[in-house]
Amino acid sequence: MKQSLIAVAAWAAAASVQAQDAGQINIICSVQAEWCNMIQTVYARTTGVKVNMSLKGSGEALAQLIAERANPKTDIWFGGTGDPHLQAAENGLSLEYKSAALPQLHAWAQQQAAQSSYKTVGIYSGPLGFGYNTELLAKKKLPIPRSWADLLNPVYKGEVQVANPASSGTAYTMVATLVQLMGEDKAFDYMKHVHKNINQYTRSGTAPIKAVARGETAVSISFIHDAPQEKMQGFPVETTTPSEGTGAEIGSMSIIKGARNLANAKKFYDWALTPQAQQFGAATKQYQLPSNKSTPVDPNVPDFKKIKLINYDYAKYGASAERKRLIGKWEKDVNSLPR
Ligand code: S7P
Repeated sequence: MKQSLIAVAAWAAAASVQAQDAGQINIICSVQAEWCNMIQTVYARTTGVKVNMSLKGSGEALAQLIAERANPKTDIWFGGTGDPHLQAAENGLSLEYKSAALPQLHAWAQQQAAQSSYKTVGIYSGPLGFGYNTELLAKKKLPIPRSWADLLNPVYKGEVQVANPASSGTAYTMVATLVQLMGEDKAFDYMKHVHKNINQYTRSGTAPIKAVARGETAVSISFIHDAPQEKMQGFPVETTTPSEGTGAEIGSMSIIKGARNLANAKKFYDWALTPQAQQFGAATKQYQLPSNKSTPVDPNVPDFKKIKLINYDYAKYGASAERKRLIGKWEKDVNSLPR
């Protein structure tokens, strides 16, 4: 870890250019702050381009892009769950671009590009699972949740936290995963029952694992690659993935239609697909699986071979109408219920 940071820092120093007028780029960054900040610093330093960055979760980023459609202020949307990127593509918010780096990417990342007519591309992938606080579970004598069915156990009343699918791409991934795993009726029935055990639907998808780490909730439904960073800070966090099967996100990147700095957006996009750039994920303790086949895979990245993954239908569940319909149904049938 320390070594990879040193290597990254050395590379950035070697590639550093004198400040020059290379223009600017406006990025919405939907990964965690440390990774966004690293990209901002290194990219500016190595290219001379001024990087203006705003940090937003996937759901919020999509809402902003819709709001600024008539007068886009964003050039690139970097990271965030793939479904809202596909929705942006379908709604004409993003621009077709075929990077020369596409053949270097894993099939799932290329497929994300192809099914959006090259208006987005996969930059990482990560599986959905459960986070839990080992000390809190022991103190409250609660079992480790190992399946979706386990979360229905009344012993978890008020102990489970997940984000709100209306604002969070992570939580939408959960809804879409359950629908694919159980069928729609059973999935909604399941979510209505789990609702009794939920203490809070957070705005952002990364909040619940942080709450687990700090002992504010015993269990979360989260991307499991967000847990090692908390553990490294000394928090008692572990993860499991549900035995029935689970979904994975394809974290994506899109160039925004009407980008004011289009040439710089394309250059940044090409750079973000290189192994050098993708290493900044692990270097800042973000452990998604990188999309470039040559990017070194950190040992903290979840081993996909050990996880029972569903064959997630990204095209269907990233479609605008389906996403809106499922979120609306969740608001009406689940979120409106008393707990
Ligand atoms: O960087 C961690 C991560 O979990 O956050 C991204 C995303 O912004 C989450 O969005 P929501 O807040 O809308 O759920 C994920 O793509 C990424 O893996």
